[in-house]
Formats: sequence, C-alpha cells, structure tokens
Amino acid sequence: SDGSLRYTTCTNGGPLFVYVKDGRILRVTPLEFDATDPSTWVIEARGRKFSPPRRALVAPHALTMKSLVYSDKRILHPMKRVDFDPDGERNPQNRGKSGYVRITWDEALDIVAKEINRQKRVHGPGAITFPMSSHHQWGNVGYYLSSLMRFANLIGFTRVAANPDSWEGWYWGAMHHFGNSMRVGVPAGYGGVEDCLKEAEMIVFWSSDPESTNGAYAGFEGTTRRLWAKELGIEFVHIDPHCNPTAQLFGGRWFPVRPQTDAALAQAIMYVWATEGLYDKDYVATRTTGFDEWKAYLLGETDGVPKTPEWQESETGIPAKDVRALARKWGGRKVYLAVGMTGTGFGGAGRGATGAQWARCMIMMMAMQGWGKPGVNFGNLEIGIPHDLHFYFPGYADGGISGDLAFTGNAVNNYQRMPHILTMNPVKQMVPRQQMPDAIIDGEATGYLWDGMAQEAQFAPFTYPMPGYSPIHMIYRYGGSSLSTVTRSGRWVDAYRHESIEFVVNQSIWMEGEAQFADIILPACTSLERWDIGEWANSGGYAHHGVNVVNHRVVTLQHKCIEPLGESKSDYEIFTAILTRLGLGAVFTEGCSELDWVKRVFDSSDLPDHVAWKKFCRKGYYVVPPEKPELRQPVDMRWFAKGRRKDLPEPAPMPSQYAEQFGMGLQTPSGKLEFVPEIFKRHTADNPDRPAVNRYIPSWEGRNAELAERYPLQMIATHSRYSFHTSMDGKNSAVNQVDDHRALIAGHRFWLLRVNTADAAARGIRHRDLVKIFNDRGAVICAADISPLVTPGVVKSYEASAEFQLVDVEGETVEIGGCLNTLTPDRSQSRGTSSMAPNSCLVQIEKWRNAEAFKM
Ligand code: MGD
Ligand code: MGD
Ligand code: 4MO
Repeated sequence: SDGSLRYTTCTNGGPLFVYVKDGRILRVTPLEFDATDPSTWVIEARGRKFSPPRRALVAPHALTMKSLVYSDKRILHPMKRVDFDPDGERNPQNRGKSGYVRITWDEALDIVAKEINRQKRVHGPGAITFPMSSHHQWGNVGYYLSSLMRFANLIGFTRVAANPDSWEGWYWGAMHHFGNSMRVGVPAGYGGVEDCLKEAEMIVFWSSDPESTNGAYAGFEGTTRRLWAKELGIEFVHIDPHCNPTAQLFGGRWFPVRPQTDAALAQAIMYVWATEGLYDKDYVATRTTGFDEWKAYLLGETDGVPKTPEWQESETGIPAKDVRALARKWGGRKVYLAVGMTGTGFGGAGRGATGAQWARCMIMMMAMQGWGKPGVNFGNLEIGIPHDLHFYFPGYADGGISGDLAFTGNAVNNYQRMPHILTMNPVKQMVPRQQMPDAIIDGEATGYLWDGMAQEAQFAPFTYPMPGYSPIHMIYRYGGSSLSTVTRSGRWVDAYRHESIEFVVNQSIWMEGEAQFADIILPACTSLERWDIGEWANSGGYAHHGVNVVNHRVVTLQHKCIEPLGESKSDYEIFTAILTRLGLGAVFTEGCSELDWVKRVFDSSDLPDHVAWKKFCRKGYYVVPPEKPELRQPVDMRWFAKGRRKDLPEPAPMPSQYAEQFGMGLQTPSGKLEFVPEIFKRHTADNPDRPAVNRYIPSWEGRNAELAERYPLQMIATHSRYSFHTSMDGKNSAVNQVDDHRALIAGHRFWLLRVNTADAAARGIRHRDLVKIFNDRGAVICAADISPLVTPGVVKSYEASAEFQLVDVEGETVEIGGCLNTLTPDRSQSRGTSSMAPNSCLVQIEKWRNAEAFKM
C-alpha cells in the first residue's frame, strides 16, 4: 500500500519480511504465513488439542536488523591505519591507538594479496591465521563455515581450534556416561514436545532460561508451548542463581543455588533417592552399570562423607529441608529435566570450573529416574517438534560451499548432493582459541581437541608451534568479537600489539571490537545487501535436525534487498577479489555468483520436488508440511528404555561404535548408561581433575577460594536476552535502547550489572548508579540493576557487549563498553581439557565516582 516491495530474509532470531522502497529499507516484520502455506500440526494431550500460531515468533534482536544496516558504526570504505606502512615502519605497538585513513579497494586488496604472498615466501605455511567465531549472519552460502572456510583453505592457515564453548561440561564430562559424541555429549530431544505435554508432571529448569536463549535461533517459538504446559498444570521448578526471565514469566519454585555448586545439590538429591528408594530399580539394574560404586560414594562409604542435604547446604546456599522436599517430589513423579537453552544440554552451569561435574550429574539423575520412559526425559518444550525430517535442506554447519570435508558436516551431509571443488588446508598446526593470545605473546600453547567423531578424540593434546610450520605472523580477522567472547580478553590487546604480528587485516561490517586493532580494514556488508539461502534454525552439523526447535520448517531465500552501503562488499566478493590477485579467482567461484551458489544449494535440497525456483524466488520462502501423525519420530531414548534397536533418525553412533550389535545400546564401551564411565577409568586415572567417580570438587575460583578474601562476589556473565552475542549489541542498534539491556547515563549507554539488594546496600550503591566491577584482570564500568532477583553474593551480567572501549580516568584504565570477559579466568575447567570457565569468576564492585568523568 505504501508502494514498497516485500523481500524475505532470515536471521539468528528468525525469518523476516523486509519492506523496501526506493532502495531503502522501510521496516522489517516477522514472517507470517498465508492461506497457500500448508496446514500446521496438532498435538493432543490430556483431552486438549494444541496448535502453534501461523507466524514466525522471532527474537527481539531479529527486529533490530534495519537499525544494524543503517548503523553509523558501519565501515563504508577500505581503510589503512595512519602509521602503518607495509614497505616501511609498521608500528604494531600502536594498534588500537592510532587512527585510519580511507584508501581505495585496489590499494587495500593489493596490500593484502602482497602480504599473503610475502608471509608464505618469508615464513612459510602456518604464518597466517584466520581466527573464526562460533556464529555468523544467517545463510548457507555466506556463512563462515562456507565462504570463509573455502577462502582460508585456498590460502592455507594455522587453525584456531575452537573449544566447545556451547557444550563444555557436556563434552568433557557428561558424554562419557552415555555417548552421543556426534552431539558433543548432549541428548537429542526427538519427540519431546508431545511426550512432555502428554505425560510429564513437572519440569525442573536447571540452568535453563529459554525465554532468553530461545533455543538459540528459535525466537519465542517455544514460549507458546510452555504456556500450554502451564495450562495443563505441569509444575515448574527453577534452579539458577538468577530468578531468570523464564522463572519470572512462568513462576514456580526458585532454588537460588550459588554458581558452580550445582554438583553438590544434585548429589544430595541423588542421596535422598538412593537412601529412600526413590529411583527406578529395574532400569538401573538392566540399563546401567556402576550404580553400586556410585551409591557407595553418595552414602560416604568410600570417603567418609555422606552427600546428605545437610552436607550441601553450606556450599549451595539451599536449605537441606528444601532439597529433601524437592528430591522426594521429583523421585515420585514423571519429570522432564530442562538443562540449558533447549532443555537438552548447554546451560551456564556447564561453563564454569565445575561444569563437567554438573553435566555428569544431570545424566546420572536421569539414569536413576528411567530416562526414556513416558514423561521422563530431557527438555523444556523448546525442542522435539513433530516435523517432517525426511525433507532435506542443509544446515549452515553442513559446509555450504566450503568444499571442506574435514571441518564441516559437508562429508556426512551435503557434499553428495552438491559436488563442488574440494578445498583442504595443508597446514596441520593448530592453536587453541582460548590460549591464542598466550601463543602469540609466550610463543607456545597446548590444547585438546574438540571433535565429535568419537569419545576418545578429546584426550589427544596438540601443541603450538608445531614442528615444520611457521609461528603466526599475520592475523586475518573476520568480525571482531573475541574481546567480548573469549575469557580474560584483555590479553588480546597485547597480542595484537606484539612485535611478532607483522600484519593484521580485519574484514568487518561495523567498526567495533577488534576491528580497531587492524592495519587494513575491509568493509563487508550485511546479509540484507547480498544473496543467500537458509532454513530457519537449521544449524546442521553437531546440532543434527536443529530445526526441531521451531514450529514450522521455513526455508527462506535471503533476498539481496538493497545495494551494499557505501563501498562495502559482500564477504564473498572480497574473497573473490583477493584470490583473483593470487590467480585463484575461478577456483574459488567456479564461475558462480552468490546467486548462482544459492541456486545450487536450492537444487541440492528437496525444494525442487515441491516448488519451482522462480516461484520460490518470488514468494521468498517455503513452509515444509508437517509430518503425518503416524510417521512422527519416536521419543528420544524410548528405544533404549524398552531395550529395542535404536529407531531415531540420526547417523550416530557410527557402526564401529556399538558394543555388541549394530543399533543396540549406547556408544559407551558397555553399551549402557555408565555411572562410573569406563572411558575415564581408561584415560584419566592420573588426572585428579577428572575422576571416574564424579566427586564434588569445589570451584577453583569459587566462594571458598583464597581470592574470595579480596573479591567476595561471584560473577556470572551468560547469554544476552536482547542481543545475539556481539552481533546485535552496540553500533547504535535499536537493542541499545532497551532499558533492561543498557542504561543511558550521561550520554553513554552503559551495560547492566544485576546486583542483589543487600549487596548493593552494603556498598551504598543505588539503582542505576554507575559501578566499577573489577578484579586483578581488569575493571569495567556498568550500570547497577538492583533487585532481589539475583541471589546474594552473586552479580549477573550478560556476555558479549559489542563495544570495547578502554578509557583512562585519573591514571586508572577502565573499560566502559561492557566487556565483562576482560574479568573472566582463562584457566581451563580441568587439567587435560581445552574448556572455558567464564562462570567461575570472583569480583568486587564499588560505586563509581561519577559519570562526568566520561563526558565525551
Ligand atoms: P559472535 O558475536 O557471534 O560471538 O562467541 P563468538 O562466536 O565470538 O561473533 C561473530 C562475529 O562474526 C562478530 O564479530 C560478527 O560481527 C562477525 N560476523 C557475523 N556475520 C558476519 C558477516 O557476514 N561478515 C563478517 N565479515 N563478519 C561477520 C560466541 C561464544 O561466546 C559462544 S557460542 C559461547 S557458547 C560462549 N558463551 C559465553 C558465556 O556463556 N559466558 C561468557 N562470559 N563468555 C562466553 N563466550 C562464548
Ligand atoms: P546461559 O545464559 O549461559 O545459556 O544457552 P545456555 O547455556 O542455556 O545459561 C542459562 C542459565 O544458566 C542462566 O539463567 C544463568 O543465570 C544460569 N547459570 C549460570 N551459571 C549457573 C550455575 O553455575 N548454576 C546454575 N544452576 N545456573 C547457572 C546458551 C546458548 O544460547 C548458546 S551456546 C548460544 S551460542 C546462543 N546465544 C544466545 C545469545 O547470545 N543471545 C540470545 N538471545 N540467545 C542465545 N541463545 C543461545
Ligand atoms: Mo554457544
């Protein structure tokens, strides 16, 4: 009606309509289905019928897309640091200090291409690194695991080996009790929505806040389902140091556990079950191993300490009587245990010093309660939709156009359907992500592999530098989130300024984070300014059938809605231009534009059987009809509980990984749920941090650590409700204006720090005062958000402020962007792992003198 054209796109928070007029985006709105889209599914439970709304219930951050495109932080031209001369003085010590001058694309590309060649010639393979983040704008062609991987492979690079950031405690701990290495040690969640609504009597949310974390990409699709559960009278319980937004919305008893003491609480619950006979004895006898040894530990027979509710009280802060009451209630009912964002894994409790201990307990608790029986499973109604999973569309981690069969899901998934030129990285050297600054500054680092192929893969250490390869001398950084998402991130500043780093390129959309530490900046555009294709929430790879979180399977053509702003270009075009200078342009593109690749992905999927390409382009999306009720997937682990052959649509374990018969039993050596994992007995007998019998070992940076004398508060910095990591925060995004995200004080939008009323009063801090939060690693200025919603002794914030802004105030350096990972420890959770532990962090806070100091 206003003469605009309606395009479609997809984001990390869901699919959108994009209205464009005269080459400008007018607005974005959540995608809504029309009468021609297929009907939706119905679940019948306890005499009621439930069906989801016929529109995309997107995340709040998705709706900020327009403000991100037109952000005044957009980088619109290639730039060179003023005191960087590729042929003379490079002044690495001034990175992040000196300003930039605008240069032409030709000049920028020539410098980068020349430097790539010089690095190879002078230092040899390994000198260049392409640090990659864990996330990206949506779309299978432009994703970092697609175009960037292809580009990097064609150049050769030292891989920054990621730690399993989302999965930590599950990968290093829980997995060894039940397998599922293909899912990095978390349960799958098939069929969970119907089973939970029909059978469950209670849901225990344990480090689970789906109203903030949205099953990662599903927006508020799960909220409706949880409202149905409330209508059906299913009881909710929340175990979290924060009465989080999920607890706030739905209510239910809140157990304000102290951070990283969860394993003690879980063991006390299991103690009650074991001593009062409140567990599934038949299941334990026939489906598990090692229970007697575990029970002996619980009862204190092995160490003289019975793990009673009284024993845990001083650790967790939860009164013994409450623990006993919860244990009895739980032990006598059909309960869904909700861990992390989907209820089937993750959770901030897993990202701290005791993360593996907690995740291990979660599996053992379910083993005691008959995991897989009706109404007894993992989940919080965020996952397990009755989708047609036979319809094939690749997820972003399935490799896109990368041609990489080793480090993406390409080999097991999309490659056969879309053959394209294979690419391989000939450099075997790797550097662990959390230790990369140390690797640069100290010249060495050791890491352990994250590899879902097998439970055993994680025990292999790798060291940097690797004989035969060059240490790192050039960083080609894509995006710039490390300062906000990697622990003790202030190390990055020193790493960037280190003399061994001869050249830094940054390819970014916005001037933020690490972009300000580059020698050459290449301006990329947003996904609304280029072509792509992608299915909502279909991550693929380690989250096989990740679409199980959204109510409808929606594949979108991600239209190029507008021309790239300024001189910015798509990442694909930038890679093409650089590789063309190296004689590799055609190898990279195979003669294809981005739209051609989009068509190739379309052709590789099942879409052509259902919709013509032109029709798909015009409409912009396709909704996959739901599965016929008689063909719905079975419930996760039901086969195991019943002693049947595995009947779930997932390609794991691998044929060689079954104990006796293909399809029978779990991936563990015994094929059963193991209370005392055989794998730990075999491989960590000499490592007290990783005992086979899961002891409660207090956090090395918890309340009882020596450091607590100076820094008495525990900080948790978990996933932001309003931003998707750094990608929607900062840059004058609409998100910044949310009062529950940042507070406008003296002209600056300060990051919020949630503080308990008593802790604030003891320090004379009032609501929305500026506070300094600090420890030996750094100091950040935040705005205090005071309430009884966080437990005393705990301060909570969100991770991943996009802004990193160091300022000097009267001789003191403080960060005012909200980068709380400058305070978190870089220590691995346990020896022999490469895991992050940001939720084991001690701090102090004090009222900050005044806001005037920052008047800018
Ligand atoms: P993102 O902000 O998603 O976070 O950590 P990251 O993956 O590092 O980083 C994506 C980067 O890629 C951004 O800089 C973005 O601008 C850039 N980018 C995205 N799309 C494009 C594009 O199209 N072109 C270009 N050129 N750049 C693009 C996430 C990580 O954080 C995760 S997954 C977890 S689970 C951890 N969680 C966690 C925690 O719980 N607490 C604390 N304290 N820290 C944590 N850090 C971890
Ligand atoms: P967290 O926010 O780390 O998220 O999903 P999760 O890992 O589930 O933790 C959830 C809850 O755990 C929080 O309420 C927090 O207070 C609580 N918690 C923290 N420490 C402890 C503890 O020691 N014990 C207990 N019991 N509870 C604790 C993460 C997931 O979220 C991931 S991995 C990604 S990559 C996505 N990131 C993301 C985002 O950045 N923004 C939004 N809006 N959604 C996201 N979804 C995804
Ligand atoms: Mo994650």
